Amino acid sequence: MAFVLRAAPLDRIVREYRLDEPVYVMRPTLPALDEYTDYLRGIWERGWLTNDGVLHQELERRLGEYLGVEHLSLFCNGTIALLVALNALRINSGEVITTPFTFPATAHVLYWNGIRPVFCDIDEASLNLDPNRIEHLIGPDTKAILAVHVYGTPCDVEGIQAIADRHGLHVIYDAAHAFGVKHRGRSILEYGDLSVLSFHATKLFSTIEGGALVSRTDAQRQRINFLKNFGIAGEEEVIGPGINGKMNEFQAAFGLLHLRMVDEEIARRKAIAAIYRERLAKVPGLRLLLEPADTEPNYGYFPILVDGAYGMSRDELFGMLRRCNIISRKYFYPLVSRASCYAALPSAEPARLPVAEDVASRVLCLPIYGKLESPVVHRICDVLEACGRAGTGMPLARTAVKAIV
Ligand code: T4K
Repeated sequence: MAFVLRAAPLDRIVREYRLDEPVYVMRPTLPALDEYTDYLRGIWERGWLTNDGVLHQELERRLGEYLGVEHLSLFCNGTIALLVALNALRINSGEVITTPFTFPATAHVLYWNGIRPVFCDIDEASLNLDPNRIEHLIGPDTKAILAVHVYGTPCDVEGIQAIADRHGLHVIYDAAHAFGVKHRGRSILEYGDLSVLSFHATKLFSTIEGGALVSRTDAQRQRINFLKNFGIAGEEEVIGPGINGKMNEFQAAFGLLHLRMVDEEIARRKAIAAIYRERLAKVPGLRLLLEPADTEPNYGYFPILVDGAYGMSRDELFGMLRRCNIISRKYFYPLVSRASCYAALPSAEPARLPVAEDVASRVLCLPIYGKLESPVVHRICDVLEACGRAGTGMPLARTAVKAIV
């Protein structure tokens, strides 16, 4: 009976607000095709397709300048960069403390390096590793802390470093979401021993597939560059079991063009985030992440948390958004600690990860990308408001936004 009573208002929301075309959580901003073909012409003329080509070198230099870091090595993707980061620090056994609230790649690179992940719960406000819970997980086999700046929100880098210093541990940051983010006036990539970026097609800055590893010293960078090229240090010298992590000229060309567009992309996303914040802060039961102090954000993601005061569960809302052609994503549900390859680990026990479990069951990432037009953003907010009211039995007021897309 309750279902029937609710079904009618929900159908009405779909009839009223459904978009004609699907709106995805992310869409890449593409550079002008003729500019890309100009680059392709150059690649054809040079006949140099990969292996530290001129475009690769230029992108490495320009990215270093843009991000304000001295030692940056480009990679074919962020996952291989993470894999090499551990190897570069010679971490290939024992345990590494990490977060369960992340993309699977973070834990998988530990597995591929022969390391056991030890999952640590997250902080309720930042959704990043909670430094207060790290120390009691440190044991004789602990080698490092692998933390993630989830959604680009900086980790408590000072707190994590203090723990690492006390116990002689390395710190690696998975900064896949943190392109261009600044903390206390410095690039977030300058914290810890190494930081890794992802330049996947769905990221703020993209090389189609791609990534980078930011290191601290010339020697580190040299070793990383050898490792990403099969460990080859010279025609007759192999320094170790490296891998093929190289970015090619086609990716680098795309990146050079994308880099020109990134400031505008951030500005557009900032405007979208402002609309979401303005409208959704007033919706009972929706929690927005606080904008952290001392941080220059990149607006890469727009997560919301759905709680009991909202008219429906996160999963019901996810389904309603889909019915309205709004393709939100449950980044990151289920927790990576729930994956069958990790679930038997003691640290993966859900009771030990109460905050992460709770957040994963309530989080939803809303569409945010430069080309997303503000009337569509308002329409998404209309649906979120209406769904909240439908579940709580409040009247469904129409807003002024009319037909779009
Ligand atoms: N660490 C963290 C914390 C990460 O989040 C990631 C990657 C990594 C490490 C590993 O970095 P990489 O090795 O990937 O460089 C996407 C991305 O594939 C993945 O890179 C990213 N994190 C993750 C958060 O998001 P999926 O499985 O959600 O992708 P997919 O194909 O469902 O795409 C999402 C939406 O984007 C689609 O609904 C439509 C849109 N889209 C996608 C593609 C590929 C487009 O409009 N055009 C496209 O070309 O993982």
